Amino acid sequence: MFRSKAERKVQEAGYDPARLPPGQYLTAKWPVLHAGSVPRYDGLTGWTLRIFGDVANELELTWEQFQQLPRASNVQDIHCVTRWSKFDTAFEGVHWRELAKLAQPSPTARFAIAHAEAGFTSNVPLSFLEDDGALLATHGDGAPLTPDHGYPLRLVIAGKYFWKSAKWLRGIELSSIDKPGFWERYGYNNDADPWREERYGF
Ligand SMILES: Nc1nc2c(c(=O)[nH]1)N[C@H]1C(S)=C(S)[C@@H](COP(=O)(O)O)O[C@H]1N2
Ligand SMILES: [Mo]
Repeated sequence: MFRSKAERKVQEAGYDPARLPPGQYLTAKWPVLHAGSVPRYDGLTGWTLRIFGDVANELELTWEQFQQLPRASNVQDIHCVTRWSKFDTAFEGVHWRELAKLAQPSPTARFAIAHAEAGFTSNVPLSFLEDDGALLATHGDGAPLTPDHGYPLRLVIAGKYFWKSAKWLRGIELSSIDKPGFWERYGYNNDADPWREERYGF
């Protein structure tokens, strides 16, 4: 038996209905969702990515330097708190471990705070950034990210609602204390586990 009509639709689309977290429905297209406006980039000469906070070596990489790092890819199901889920989304980019080799996180670092354009932030336990499902992604579904989806660089965090995956990423801060991000301060749940339906509140 299916818990819901949404699960039956997942089955009809040829997927295991167990992949759909509670209260979600499957979408085939990739919706666009964010607060504020899409940043415009007139070239990437002024673009940098900062790694700072609880690290031995703070970094500020140019786009060209970032391009020199070893690449990685993964495929995952993404789940937005507004209830759409998109399965098998392919991402390509650079894994955090490559940046950690250079920045050398302090033993006290326990949380990662993503800093994006226009002051947007999102926070996760550092273990989620270290996970193989995480990525600093330049590509989504086989093509360079479109401006709407976070060009030139976005974070991808697996196992959390998709709001943790900051678009237009410009920095990662490591910290010994947690720092609730933009949506978390707005009332979204800090932990954001889609399997536990940690949508809003605590
Ligand atoms: N910089 C930034 N990143 C953001 C957001 C935002 O408002 N600003 N919204 C988040 C939310 S709520 C979701 S669901 C995803 C949506 O990503 P998509 O538009 O690529 O589907 O981006 C996340 N990353
Ligand atoms: Mo979202």
